[in-house]
Amino acid sequence: MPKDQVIASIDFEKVRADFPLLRRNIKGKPLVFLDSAASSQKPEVVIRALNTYYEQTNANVHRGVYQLSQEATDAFEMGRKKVQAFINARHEHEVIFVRGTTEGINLVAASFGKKFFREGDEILISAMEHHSNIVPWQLIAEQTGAVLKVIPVTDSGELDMEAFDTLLHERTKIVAVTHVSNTLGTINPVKTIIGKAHQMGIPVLIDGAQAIPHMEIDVQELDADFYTFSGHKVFGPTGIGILYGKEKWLEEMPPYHGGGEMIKTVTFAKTTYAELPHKFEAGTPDISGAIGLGAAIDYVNSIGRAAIAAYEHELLVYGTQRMLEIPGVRIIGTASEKASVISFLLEGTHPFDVGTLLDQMGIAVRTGHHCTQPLMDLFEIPGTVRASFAMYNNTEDIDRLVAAVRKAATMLI
Ligand code: C6P
Repeated sequence: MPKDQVIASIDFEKVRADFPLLRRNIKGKPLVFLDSAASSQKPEVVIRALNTYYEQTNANVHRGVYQLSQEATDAFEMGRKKVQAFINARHEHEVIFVRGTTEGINLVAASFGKKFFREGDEILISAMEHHSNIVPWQLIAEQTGAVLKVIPVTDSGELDMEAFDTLLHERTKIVAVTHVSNTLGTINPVKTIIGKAHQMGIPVLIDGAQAIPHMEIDVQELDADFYTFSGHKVFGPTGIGILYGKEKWLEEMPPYHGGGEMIKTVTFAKTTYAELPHKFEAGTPDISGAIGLGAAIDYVNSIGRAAIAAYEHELLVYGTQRMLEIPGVRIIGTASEKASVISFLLEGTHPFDVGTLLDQMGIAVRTGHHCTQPLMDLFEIPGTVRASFAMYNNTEDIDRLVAAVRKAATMLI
């Protein structure tokens, strides 16, 4: 698509100006930040919310009778309410604060697995999962005798849904798949997956780390049993994330961590646990993180997720076409439904060398296996160069990337 046809469905100049870090120069050149899939930059409103909390409200939550503690508790719990509305959870107490996607999946694997997995039971994941959605299941499989099964991925980077149908059977105790692949950009048909699993009474966990910044998520509409994501990928702070779980599962599952906050009564003989969500929130939580995430959600809502998705799709289409014009570029991940991620290889070069040269030109991309080593093995490649776009990127950023890759090619080949 010609550059001037890219639809400005968002007020790009305003959005870009909202992110102070994007004003930086790197190696003497204006920064082009194309690594939002690793962690997004933060708008000023989020940074301000963190500062304001520490300057004016800082106190522990759920403990003090004094005003500051009550204000901190209110602000923290407001973060939960905002998340609840953002993902359309039925109940506020279905929203558990965790450190990020990794902790969300570990919590479910350890707690759900401990309660429900038996020798020979099966855990169904896919070949495009991030290590965070592989290793926690391996850990609980070792402890319980459950077995990991893997949905294959096609050459274009899509889930093999016929294989999924045959892999799903009465021994399957949970399906855990990513909504959007961090390496390929593929948007998986999670609603279909959930529907099919539910027909057999099997719950489904969705790794939403890469979906939440790019599209509207309605956990009730999806009918997801668990949905987890990280605050830092959706313009919020690091150290905070969300595990959404259906009340019926969370009620049945044992606590994950023990300590303060998660108890009702403690004696040396016996401890009883707090109600949801606190049963799963042991210890002092990331108070400023929850407040910052709430500010990030307000910010995303002010722009509109449909507008963000439409804008980023235009960037993806433009970027894909421009990248393919470069001789020797091969895109890994060509699914028909994709989020704004372009993973590529430049023939005759190593991804690391390309990434290092791009950095010299002020362009930040990620290189390597992107924590998806089994997927790299499947494609028989050492890794990729990954450019991932957010709403604060534009076609000029893509033009700078394309020019830099062309230059890298002349230097490396
Ligand atoms: N992917 C990337 O550059 P944490 O680290 O807990 O915030 O998120 C883990 C995670 C889980 N699932 C998916 C699909 C992810 O993409 C990530 C994080 C980053 O692709 C860092 S490896």
